[in-house]
Amino acid sequence: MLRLFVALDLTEEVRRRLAGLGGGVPGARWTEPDTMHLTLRFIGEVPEDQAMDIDAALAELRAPAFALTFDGVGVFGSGRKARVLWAGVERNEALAHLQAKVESAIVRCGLPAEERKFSPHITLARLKDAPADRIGRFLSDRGLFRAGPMPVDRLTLYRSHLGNGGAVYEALRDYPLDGAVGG
Ligand code: 2AM
Repeated sequence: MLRLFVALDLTEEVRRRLAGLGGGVPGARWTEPDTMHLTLRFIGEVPEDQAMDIDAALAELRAPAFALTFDGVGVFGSGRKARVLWAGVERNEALAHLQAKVESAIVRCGLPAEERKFSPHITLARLKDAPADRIGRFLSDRGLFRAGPMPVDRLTLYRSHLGNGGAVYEALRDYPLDGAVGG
């Protein structure tokens, strides 16, 4: 079985900007800049033959390259249940279009449809018992964060290896978008 997800990789510059947001929240485990990504579809555990179908479906997918602007920060969960600090992206029709195409490609490969609404984000930190006032200060201090526009010219299929030290992500394959160099 392979644990898979489809995501957008980030440029070095965007990683550096996102990494610069970190700090100041006790109980936060900050994401390593090298592992930051924007997930379009979490697939989960699939057998190898289904992984090959997914690979073929993604290779056939056609969608235009576009540019993405990062905008603001937020938190998933609230109070004592706050669990993730994230950076958001500006509303983007091309991103929504791409995500919908990825979703239908995955469903055509026999996976159940994603029921949760797509909320594009970059996970900056996972929280454990972080004090609410420090989370509040993080959100207000970083509220005006913006980065980009970043060119998005490919999708990436990742494999997640779960281990004691947390998940390790392995990029399995890139799929160029239309209009990308080499796409
Ligand atoms: P997250 O960063 O918000 O946790 C690999 O785990 C990627 O898939 C992460 O970007 C993670 O988002 C995302 N993801 C979405 N749904 C998931 C799920 N049910 N389990 C694990 N990861 C999930």
